[in-house]
This record gives sequence, C-alpha cells and structure tokens, in this order.
Amino acid sequence: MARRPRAPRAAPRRVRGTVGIIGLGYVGLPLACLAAEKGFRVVGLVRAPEKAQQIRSGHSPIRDPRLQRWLSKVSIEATTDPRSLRACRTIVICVPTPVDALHNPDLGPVREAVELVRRHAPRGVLVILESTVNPGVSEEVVLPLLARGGHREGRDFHLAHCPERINPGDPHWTVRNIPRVLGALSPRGLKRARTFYAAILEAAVTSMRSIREAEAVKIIENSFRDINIAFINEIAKSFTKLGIDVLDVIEGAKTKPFAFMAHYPSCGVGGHCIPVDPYYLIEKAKQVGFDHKFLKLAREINNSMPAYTVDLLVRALNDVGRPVKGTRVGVLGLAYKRDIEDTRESPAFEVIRLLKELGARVEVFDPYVPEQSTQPSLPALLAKVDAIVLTTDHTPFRTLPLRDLKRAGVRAVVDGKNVWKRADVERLGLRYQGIGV
Ligand code: SAJ
Repeated sequence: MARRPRAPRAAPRRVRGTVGIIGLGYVGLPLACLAAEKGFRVVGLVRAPEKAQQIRSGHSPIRDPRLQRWLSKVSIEATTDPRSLRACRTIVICVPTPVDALHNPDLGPVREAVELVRRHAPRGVLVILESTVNPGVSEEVVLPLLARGGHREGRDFHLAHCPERINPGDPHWTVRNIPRVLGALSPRGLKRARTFYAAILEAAVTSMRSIREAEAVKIIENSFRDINIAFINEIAKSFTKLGIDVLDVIEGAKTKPFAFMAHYPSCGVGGHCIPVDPYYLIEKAKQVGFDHKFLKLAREINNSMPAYTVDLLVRALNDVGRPVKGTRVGVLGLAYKRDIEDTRESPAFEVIRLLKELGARVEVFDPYVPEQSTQPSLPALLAKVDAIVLTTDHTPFRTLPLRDLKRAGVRAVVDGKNVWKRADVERLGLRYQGIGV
C-alpha cells in the first residue's frame, strides 16, 4: 500500500469519500453511477484510454438508454492511471471472470486488478470484490496477493466480497434495489463494507458468516438457473418426440402456486453468468475430489441446444425439399438475450458456425449488434434468405408481421426462442419448428 498521501484540501461538503471502481462494464459502470449519485467522488479505472475519455465525457460505452441517461447526470473520474487509486479509501473490483476454452475459470483480470490495488491503494483501504468467483478465491488468491510485501489484512487493508447481481436490461431490478449478500475476512472489514453499501444501496444487505459463503451464494444462484434451464431443455426435446407442446405444459404447471418455477427452452444459454459460473464450482470441487456430475450434465444439455436447433432446421428444410447445403439461411439475433447488445457466450455464434459447416449460406441481422450483422436491416436480410433461425427474442423480431416472412419467400422457420405461434406461421404455408413446440 502506498503511504497515505497528505490530507487532501477540504473536499466539498457533499462528498462522502472517494471510492475507486476497477472495471466500468455492465457491473462497474452502474455501480459508479449510483455511488456518484449518492455523493461519493468516484474514480473509475479502465484499461482503454478511449473508454476513459468516453465515460469522462458522459457517454456510456454500453448501449443502454437508462444507463446513458444516468451517466449524463453524474460525474465519474474515469482513468487508465492506477495511481488514481491512492485517493480511494474503498476500492471495488468489478472485472470479468470468464472461463477459458476448456471451461476453466480465468482469474487473470482479478489478479491484475488486485495487484494494482496492492501497489497503489492507501494503507487501510477496504477492498471489495464484486466479480463472481468460486468459493475460496478471496482467501486463497486475493488475500495472498494483497499481503505480498508484508501487508497485513486488518491493518493495511480489509477484504470483503459482495457478489454482483446485475441483470442486464432489467428495468425493474437494478444495482440500486437488488438485495445483496456480503462476506468479509474480518468484523472490521464487514462493518466498513456494510457502511459503504448502506450509503448507496436502497436494498437489504445480508451478512454471511464468511467470505467463502458469500462467494458460494452467487455460484449456487446461477447454477440453480442453469440446471433448471437444462431440465426444461431436456423436457422440450422429449416432448417434441411425444408431440406435446412444452409451453402449454409449463403454463399448466405454473397454476400450482408453490414449488414450481418456470424456465423456458431455447436454442441455448448465453451471457457472462449462467453458462460460466457453474464451471467455477465444478473446477473448485474437482480440486477437493468431488465430481459435480449433475452440474456438468446440465452444462452438457444446455451446450447441446445450438446443435439441436440446427438439426431442427435441417429437418424443416428437408420437409420442404431443400438441402441445407447451398440454402440461404438468415440468423435473427446475436445478443444472448432480448433487447441488449451483449453477445458474450451467445448460442447464436455456435448456430452460425454449425450452419456454415453444413454448407448453408448464412446472413445475420441483430439491431443491437449492427457491427457484426451481415445485413443492415431485417427486410434486407429477409429479401436474401429462404429460411430463418431466430436466436434472440429482440422486440423487433417478436413484433415482426409474419406475412413479411411469406412475402419475402421464406420457406422454413426455426424459432429458437419460441416467440411465434406454430399455427400462425403454418397458416401462411411456412414450415415451423420451435424448441419443444
Ligand atoms: N435462458 C433460457 N431459459 C430461461 C432463462 C434464460 O434459455 O428460462 C437463457 C437466456 O436466453 C440467456 C441465458 O439463458 O441466453 C441467460 O439468461 P438470464 O435471463 O439468466 O440472463 P443473465 O445471464 O443476464 O442472468 C442474470 C443473472 N444475474 C446475475 O448473475 C447477477 C441471473 O442470476 C438472473 O437470474 C438473471 O439475470 C435473470 O433473472 O434475469
């Protein structure tokens, strides 16, 4: 830790203190806006100078109208200079924790951020890790890195973990009102972290008995979601063979007022959380000799959905007498979920890869990801294809007049997010196949 700098000139009354946020992405940027709104001086550390400049000038690098409006009303000192951390009594790490190609957790960004804290933060700093990590990372990875050079937890720094719960694109549950869980290595660290979050959140913060428990809460939240999606994906596959409409059955099951929680089949599971977090627990448990068969099976089922979707298209084209080889296929959507631009782990990319492998001529349009689309608009794409695969349930796709498909000469529709009704599509003489419907 750097020696505490000379006492800064008297800060304006409104400032509650200075908080540093490392990583201004889907998690860090909303948190920075909220802390600034609540009266903190916010120093945001990013890697790219152009991103720092963009945020300093009040422009969000994330295409999200609500976030953009928020950012235009607050001031965030975005910078690439880690020395700016010297002014921060609290530093929140909000960097990505992806998995690598072999599905092993990649803690590289976390290690890099922690090293910057160790080298530049003032003595006594509170370090809060918000990135999702498997149980044990705070004590076994972060703590030793911070303690290098003789620094001591409780004296030179305090360490806490408050797993992020951002749901990108959600207008109701936001960083402001989502309840949180919190764990720390020491009572003093827990107290300071609680004080920080009490100053910015309008939601309950539950203290866990340990930092490891706080890490575990997030992992089971998202693993729970992944296995439930895998469950309904497997049901969708069997119900297709049984000729049962899985959506109707889900609606029926939802009439039970307890002990059933609806999840929906789709062409695959994307995002930076659900398809990633279970691997953290799988890998960690493997280190202590436990094999998470169920979590792995759920991942296997969800990872099989893009290929299942492409197989549905092959069959649909077969039914209209068209080989997939040489057929022009339009893929609708690249983002991993509706009405956002985030494409991380999106199943659309696997669908596109498999279609090309089978010799299809693939066109792509996503209104939220124009830079990776091959066509400038939905009409332009429809004019060029004989079949479509919907992979993201963006609003412009959900509200598309189906007669536009007919007029464009589309012959087969595979609905990877079950946004359309089979009867409505087949009434137009088009072949339709959904996921379980
Ligand atoms: N998906 C399905 N079927 C479902 C639900 C989702 O196939 O029933 C797919 C989506 O299409 C998407 C992926 O799974 O490709 C993830 O969808 P998601 O709604 O879980 O979206 P995320 O990844 O943004 O999840 C976030 C998570 N929040 C955090 O990790 C902090 C998750 O915990 C939330 O439950 C989720 O938002 C939410 O509830 O919307």
